[in-house]
Amino acid sequence: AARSRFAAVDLGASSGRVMVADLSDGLTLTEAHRFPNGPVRVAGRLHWDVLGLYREVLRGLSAAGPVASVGVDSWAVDYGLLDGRGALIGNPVHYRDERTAGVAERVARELGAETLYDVSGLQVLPFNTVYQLLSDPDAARAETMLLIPDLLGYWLTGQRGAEVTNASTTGLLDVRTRQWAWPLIERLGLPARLFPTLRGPGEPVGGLRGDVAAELGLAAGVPVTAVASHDTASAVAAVPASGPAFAYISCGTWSLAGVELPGPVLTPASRAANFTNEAGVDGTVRYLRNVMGLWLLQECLRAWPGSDLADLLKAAEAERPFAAVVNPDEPAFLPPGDMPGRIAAECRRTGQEPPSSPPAFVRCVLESLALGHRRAVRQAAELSGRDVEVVHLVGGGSRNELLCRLTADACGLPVVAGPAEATALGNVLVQARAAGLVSGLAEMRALAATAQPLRVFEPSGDGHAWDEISARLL
Ligand code: ADP
Ligand code: LRH
Repeated sequence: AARSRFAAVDLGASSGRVMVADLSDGLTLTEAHRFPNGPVRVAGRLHWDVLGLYREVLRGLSAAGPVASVGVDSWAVDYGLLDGRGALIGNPVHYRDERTAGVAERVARELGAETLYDVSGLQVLPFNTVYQLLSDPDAARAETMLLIPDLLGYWLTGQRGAEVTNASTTGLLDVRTRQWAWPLIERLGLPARLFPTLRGPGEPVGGLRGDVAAELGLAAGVPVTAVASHDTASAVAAVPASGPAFAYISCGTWSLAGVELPGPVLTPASRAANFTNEAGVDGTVRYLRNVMGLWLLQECLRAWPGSDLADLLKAAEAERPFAAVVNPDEPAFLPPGDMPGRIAAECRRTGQEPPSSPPAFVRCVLESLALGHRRAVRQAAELSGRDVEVVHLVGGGSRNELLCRLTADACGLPVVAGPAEATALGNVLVQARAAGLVSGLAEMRALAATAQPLRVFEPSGDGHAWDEISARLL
C-alpha cells in the first residue's frame, strides 16, 4: 500500500536518482530512475542544468508510482535566485565555477576569519554560499534565494523555505542557535529578504501542485516532506553504526570524513585544521572535513575516453604500491580539467616520478584518497575527543573494494563498507519517521543496515608505510 512507500529524490554531483523504499516489512529499496549529472560550461561560466534535472525528477516520480510522501536532497551550497514573481533568475551556477576566486580571502581580511568561524562553525571552502552570493551580480535584485533541494521543492509544491541541514553549509547560519545569522548577513551587506523561513528534517514542505500531480499521474496534494536535504546529512543519518565510537566517510564525488557530535567544536585548532560543524538530524553536528573524493577518478576517466572503471580498478590492484602519492586536497584539483596532467605535475613538484599508465594513475588516486581519509578521520577524533573504533564508508565509493581496503590500511581501523545508497536511505527514513513508522535515529540506522549489502575490511599491510607517507606529504 502507498502508506508505507516513500520516494527519495537524491541529486549527487555525478548522478541523480529517484529511489523508492517500502517499509511494510523491514525496508526494501528500489531504484525507479537514474540519470547523469555534471557541470555545463556556458559562455565561460560553469552551470548546472537545473531544468534538465527537474525533468528527470518528474520522470522518476512518475516511474515511482503512488507514495505516501516525497523527499528531496542534493549536493550543498548551490542555489537559484527568484524574482518578485517567483521566477528563476538565470541558471544556477556550479560550485566549481571560478567566480568566487579570492572572495573568501577578502571576507576574512575584512571581518576576521575567527568571526566567521565563531558564528557559523563552517570550514572555509571557496564555494560556500556566502562567497557565491557576494560574487553574484543578480543577488541585489533577487527576492529569494533557494538552495537546490528547496528550489525543486518549490517547483513541486509552490511553497518556499530553507531546510536547516543544507542552510548550515551557506556560512550564514548561526551554528549555536540554528537560525539565520542576521548580524553577519547585515555586516556582509546581503539583503535579509533573500533568506526564507527555516524548516527542519521531518517538517512538511507542502502538497504536490495540482498540475504537477496531474502530469505525474499522482493524486494532487501528495505531501513533500523536508528531509535532511543536504545529501551528506542524509547519508550520515543512514550510517549503519550501532554505537557512538565511529567515524564515517560519505564517499562519492567528495569524501566527507568525520564524526557525529552532540555540539560544535569551535576551537582555534579546529579552525586551523579547517574542520566544519554542519547541522545533522536531531540537533547533531556533522564534524568533518571535505576530502577531494572520487572527483579525481571521475575526471581521470573523462580524460580517457572509452576506458572502463571496473577494468581499471582490477588493473590498479596489480600496480606497485606507493609508487606515487599526492595530497588529494590540492586546490589545483578542484576545477574540471585535465586531471591526469595535474596529478603528474603534482608528482613532479613533490619529487616523484609521475604514473605512466591509466592503471598507475588510478592506483595513485586511490592511495592518495586513502591518505586523505586517514588524515581527516584521525584529526576528527583528536580535535573532538571522540573515540573511534570503526570507520563506516558509505556512498558509491563503498563499491570500490580497493579504495575500502586501502582506507582500512591507512586508517589502521576496520572499515564497514555500505550502504552505497546511504543518502537515499537517510532521505526516506526521515520521511518514514515523520509518518510515524520509525522511532528514532537508532532504529533508522538499524534499518539502513539491512537495506543493502555491507562488507567489512580489516586493516592489514604496513601501517608504518602510511605513517611515513603521511609525514612526508601532509
Ligand atoms: P555522488 O552522489 O557524488 O554523485 P555517488 O555516491 O553516486 O556520488 O558515487 C559515485 C562514485 O562511486 C563514482 O564516481 C564511482 O567512482 C563510484 N562507484 C559507483 N559504482 C561503482 C562500482 N560498481 N565500482 C566502483 N566504484 C563505483
Ligand atoms: C557532497 C556535498 C558536500 C559539499 C559539496 C558541495 O555531495 O554536498 O557535502 O561540501 O557537495
